[in-house]
Amino acid sequence: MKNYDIINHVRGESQFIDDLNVPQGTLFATVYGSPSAHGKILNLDLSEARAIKGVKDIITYVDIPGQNQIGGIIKDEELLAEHEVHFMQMPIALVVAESEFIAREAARKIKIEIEQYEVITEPREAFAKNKLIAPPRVFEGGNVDAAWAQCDYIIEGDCDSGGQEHLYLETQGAFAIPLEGGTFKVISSTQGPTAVQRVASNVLGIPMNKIEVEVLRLGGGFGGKEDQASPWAGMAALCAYKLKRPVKLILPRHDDMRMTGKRHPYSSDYKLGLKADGTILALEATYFQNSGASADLSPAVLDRTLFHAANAYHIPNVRVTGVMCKTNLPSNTAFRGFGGPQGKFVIEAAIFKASEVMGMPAYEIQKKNLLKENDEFHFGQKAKHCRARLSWEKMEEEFKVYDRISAIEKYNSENDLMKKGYAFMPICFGISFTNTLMNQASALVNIYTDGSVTFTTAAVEMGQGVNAKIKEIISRMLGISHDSIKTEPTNTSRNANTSPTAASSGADLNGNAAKIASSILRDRLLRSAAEELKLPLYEISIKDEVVCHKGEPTELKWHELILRTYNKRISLQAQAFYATPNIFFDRVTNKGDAFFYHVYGTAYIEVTVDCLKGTYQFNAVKVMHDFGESLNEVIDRGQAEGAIIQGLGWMTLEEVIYNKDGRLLSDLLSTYKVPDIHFAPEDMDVRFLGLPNPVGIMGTKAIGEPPLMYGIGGYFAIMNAVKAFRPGASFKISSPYTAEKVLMNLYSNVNIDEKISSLSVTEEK
Ligand code: MTE
Ligand code: LUZ
Ligand code: MOS
Repeated sequence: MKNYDIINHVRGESQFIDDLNVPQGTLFATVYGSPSAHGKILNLDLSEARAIKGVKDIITYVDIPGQNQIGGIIKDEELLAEHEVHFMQMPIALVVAESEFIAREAARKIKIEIEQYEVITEPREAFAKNKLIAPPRVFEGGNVDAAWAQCDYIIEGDCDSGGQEHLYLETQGAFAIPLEGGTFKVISSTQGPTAVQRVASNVLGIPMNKIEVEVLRLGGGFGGKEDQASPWAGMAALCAYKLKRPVKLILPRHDDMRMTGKRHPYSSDYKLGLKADGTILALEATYFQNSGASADLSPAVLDRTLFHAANAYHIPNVRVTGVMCKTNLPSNTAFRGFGGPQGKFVIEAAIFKASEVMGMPAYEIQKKNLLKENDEFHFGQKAKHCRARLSWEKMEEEFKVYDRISAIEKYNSENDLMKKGYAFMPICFGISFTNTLMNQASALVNIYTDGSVTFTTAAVEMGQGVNAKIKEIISRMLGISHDSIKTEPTNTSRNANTSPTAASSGADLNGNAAKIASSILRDRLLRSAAEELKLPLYEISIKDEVVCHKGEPTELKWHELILRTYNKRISLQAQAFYATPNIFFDRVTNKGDAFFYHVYGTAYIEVTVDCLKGTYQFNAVKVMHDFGESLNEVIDRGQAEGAIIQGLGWMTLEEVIYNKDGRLLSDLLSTYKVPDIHFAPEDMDVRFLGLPNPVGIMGTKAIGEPPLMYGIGGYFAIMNAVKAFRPGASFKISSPYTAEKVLMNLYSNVNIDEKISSLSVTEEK
């Protein structure tokens, strides 16, 4: 089994928006962004730019026929700045020209005068100045205040986690085509076609039925196109509306990096209470989320932080508070894990500090507190089919981790300049959009008279293989080969009111809808076949494109059955809808069964730190992951490996840096380092726990996001290696743990000459 898209990808034959053949008359738009992070626009001079040959128009907010408002959860975001700018590179004007080159040249000639306001980039500063996106949110379970008295240890501290650039290979972009009667077709690189449709409809002030949004596939999204693909599509539509010509708008990488939001950086305070034996009794934490200039998805991201505050541990008393801090940065947004990683980082940091204070290995505290069947989460849901302990124990057993730890201790006792570290990282991630209403999807399956089949669902393909999985489901349901089935682009005219493909639930939701549509068709076909063969319905099935009687092939082939069914005037088309059952969440009490199920797993990570240079190499990542029963092991393993490396990158190399003026300094790939094949762990061994998901479609479990959080273990593995070099030292926990930071931890406040002369130098490569 393979992800059928890969052949075209490797040949460079897959089409992305910038590859589409554009019709004659197409114009090209570029975005002019604010040179200041916060201020009042005093004057905007477009005259010189307008005068350039080939420039067709320059569009600002005054040209917007509908609303200049694109906020999804909170209406607090302008498409194009009107009077004030709130972050550097905030879109102000669109230059439309005969070529991309001319548009960009002209944008450079725009002159602007801005009265500077105070720029805030740090969440705690925003909090101190009461600049919040919305009131804080609190999730509470048990009785935290009463619990402290029973604790033998109370650990308090703070920690920070950094942002992360999505770095999808295909940058943001859209192509808008004006059609007859004031209607538009918008081809967008979006995870959320309906979100694009809604934004374009609001901006143009026309009903949604006049806008058709189509998505063939994305060159990656990673959450960055869940909501933040919409503005660019809205802008392309606006240009097409004004100029009555097709308009293509693709962000160059540099603009994409500067104009779009990233993973939310967090600065958090925690207080963890434990018994002397390592049992955790209470967790209190406050998360200061750097939301950026507007809400975007921040409230939802924050909720997931609060849901996952206790990671895979049972903590009977929890009070966690999330604060959405408004800063003068591009609005931060969804990124694989969606606030979950930020929440888990804090509990892992607290456990790490507890292990230092208590002199107990972190893994003993982790293991002791793992969730058990029917344990209650702090939001009231009970853990069902809980595999936290099972995955931990299988990981211990299959990888013989304690032998590996002994080998590390031996290595460290024999080496001065190279030190090894290890860490364990269990995960527990809830599957469902935390906003219950979003858990719905639809599918349309067509069978043509020659027997060939197409399907289209709300799912957006972004490299995660969702369409290969849905194809597998349809193939099993109809008893036909993959080669007879073709995926159609996601399109709002075929599937209306779609949720974005996100929350790892694309295959679950859309696969279920496709399964229902296929079963409707199968029922019709089996009835038709029984009639044709004059045999009892319950003895008929379809296998390998042949109608079978009692499991044995008959003369009636698939394509013949289809033709005869058509001739009898029976519909060969089925549409279906799916909504996840049995989930609910009360947003006042913050209690409920928010998730359909949870994904579990445990990783063990080893790293070697070069204690002269501060550089490191991950040696091993050993994982026991709860995939459920996989529909496609190649895809699922790829998702796990990719997510783990992306998680390790977030924790180590990837450093999003804004200066005090709100300017992104890490705005190119020469200044923003992402993992590559040299960075990848030497030994990455991801194993399948192998138990089916009792509630998942065909026994599967969602895979897209959860494994990213194994990467958090990478941070603590490095810190353990640093501590092997400086026994007894204790450091601030602040990711990413870049080589520079490692070097500071190795040597800060140390007399380096003394330290180096005390080392015995062994021969190292
Ligand atoms: N894999 C690839 N190759 N490209 C992506 O953009 N996005 C991730 C994950 N895996 C992504 C990916 C994110 S953020 C999510 S939510 C899921 O895929 C979405 O797809 P699914 O719901 O079908 O798993
Ligand atoms: N998007 C969203 C998500 O809108 N709600 C979620 O709960 C979610 N979870 C993960 C990723 N994206
Ligand atoms: Mo993923 S962050 O849900 O797009």
